[in-house]
Amino acid sequence: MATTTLIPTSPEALNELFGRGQQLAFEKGQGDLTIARLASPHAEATVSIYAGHVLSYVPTGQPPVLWVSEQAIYAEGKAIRGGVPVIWPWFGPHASNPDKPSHGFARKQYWEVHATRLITNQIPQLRLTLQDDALSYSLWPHCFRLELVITLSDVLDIDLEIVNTGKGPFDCGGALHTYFTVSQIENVTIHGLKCRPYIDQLDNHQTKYQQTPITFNAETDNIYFNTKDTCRLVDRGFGRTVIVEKRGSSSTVVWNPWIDKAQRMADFGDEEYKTMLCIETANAGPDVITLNPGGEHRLGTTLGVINSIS
Ligand code: TA6
Repeated sequence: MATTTLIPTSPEALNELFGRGQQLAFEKGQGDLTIARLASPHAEATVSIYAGHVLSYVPTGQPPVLWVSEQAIYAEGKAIRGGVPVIWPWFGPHASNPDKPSHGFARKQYWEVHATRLITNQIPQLRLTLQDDALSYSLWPHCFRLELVITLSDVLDIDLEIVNTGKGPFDCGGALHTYFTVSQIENVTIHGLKCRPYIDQLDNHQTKYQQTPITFNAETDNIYFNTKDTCRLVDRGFGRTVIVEKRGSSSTVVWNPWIDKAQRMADFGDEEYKTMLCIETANAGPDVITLNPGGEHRLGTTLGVINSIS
């Protein structure tokens, strides 16, 4: 007899099975999508089960760390504009087939709640999983299992665990494509990538070298490669520094669409480029991960805030 395992998706069923009191509960969010709300003594965060997508991270007493567009679309088959989209199994346009979705398919699929736990009695952890199916196989003919592990303490840890469950090796890229709220784009400087090589996506993909800390006065789309560096987003307007640590990542992508590109994106307000930027924990450009059958890789980032701009 065929049996089907009913996968709980309603907040009520998920709270019954996976709720963890005030520290981790499920509810309906925008677009009627089911979200998990995580709370620690130091911060709150929300995560959409659809797309395995961290939507918000707000340390107590701080402006939000993550940014989401007012024009974001919360619907199946769409990528949510903001937060931390999971970019996998390739970064950017598909290498050979422009009909395949840019930035892969993981950010447009329903993930499943796999487990929740309290690391201590006040630090919640949520584990979401995504596995190959007919759709993914039609786009990328490999078997895999992804597990996204989100842990909220006084910092936000996000780890994407990638497993090759197939019979042959595969190469993959990817990113935790993190969108940050800033006070004003003119007020911020990114430290940590000085003297690193990068591909300038806006200048014929030429390789250049970052000579100074990064500031913004135009569209910026740089893939820094061969870098394990921690970045510091210094925001003189908010009087804070956001620390962006990473692991299992050899690339960091820095992006701001500026005026023209912002106006071309339907899910991005024309003026919103002034209060956001992306620092993405990635494996992109020449940085590729090769996994043999049974092989595993963890791509992770840790976000934290300090009330200093020194
Ligand atoms: O991470 C930078 C980038 O590759 C930009 O080129 C821009 O396309 C951005 O990602 C957003 O891509 P999306 O497919 O989400 O619109």
